[in-house]
Amino acid sequence: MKDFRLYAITGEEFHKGRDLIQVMEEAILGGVDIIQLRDKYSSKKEVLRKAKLLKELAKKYDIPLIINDHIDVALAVDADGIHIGQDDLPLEEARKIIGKNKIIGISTHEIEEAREAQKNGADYIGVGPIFPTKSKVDVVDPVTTKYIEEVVKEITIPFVAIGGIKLHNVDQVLDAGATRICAISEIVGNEDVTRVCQLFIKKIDERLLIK
Ligand code: 3NM
Repeated sequence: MKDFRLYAITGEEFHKGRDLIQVMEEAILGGVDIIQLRDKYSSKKEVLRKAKLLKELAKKYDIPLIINDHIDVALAVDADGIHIGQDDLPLEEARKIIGKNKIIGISTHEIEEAREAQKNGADYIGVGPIFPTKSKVDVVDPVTTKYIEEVVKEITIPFVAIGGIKLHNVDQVLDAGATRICAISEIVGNEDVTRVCQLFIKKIDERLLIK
């Protein structure tokens, strides 16, 4: 898959009534280069409706759209991939359904899960939650930046840091070796979505130049 720096996941509970597509477009204009539809509350029909709109948006800006969990919706709208959790369909089975040309990302919370994901052909892994987060229910305790350091040492597929990442703590995440950042609330809950994304990108890029 094409590399990325800033990954925005939808979280309409943080939108303060603003339109989903508008918020995600503002994020893309700020530098987000991959988006994910994550909707744990709506009906399948409603998820499909949003996925179609987000696919159009992603196409307009030539960036990937990833669908969380709903593999059927991902196929229906020809999304670029899916993101699954540890308790979802196993990676090998998901791969059989979605095909080898699509992206599969998987959340991991410990190095053993990262090893498994790499072995089973994940295109990228999520590494988190780095800090406490209110955006995911049943989330495990924060894994801290220590887990990033372990992943940097051993895992060769791309990884993205996630969970409680804000502008004020992203330096710690980058210091630990992350080069890709993912956030929900700090991006889509912000008054100025474009600006917060620009500031994230600036911090990531400064770090990449130093390396
Ligand atoms: N996955 P926020 S943490 C969706 O650790 C998700 O796998 C996580 O939201 C993981 O940026 C998380 O608002 C929530 O903390 C991220």
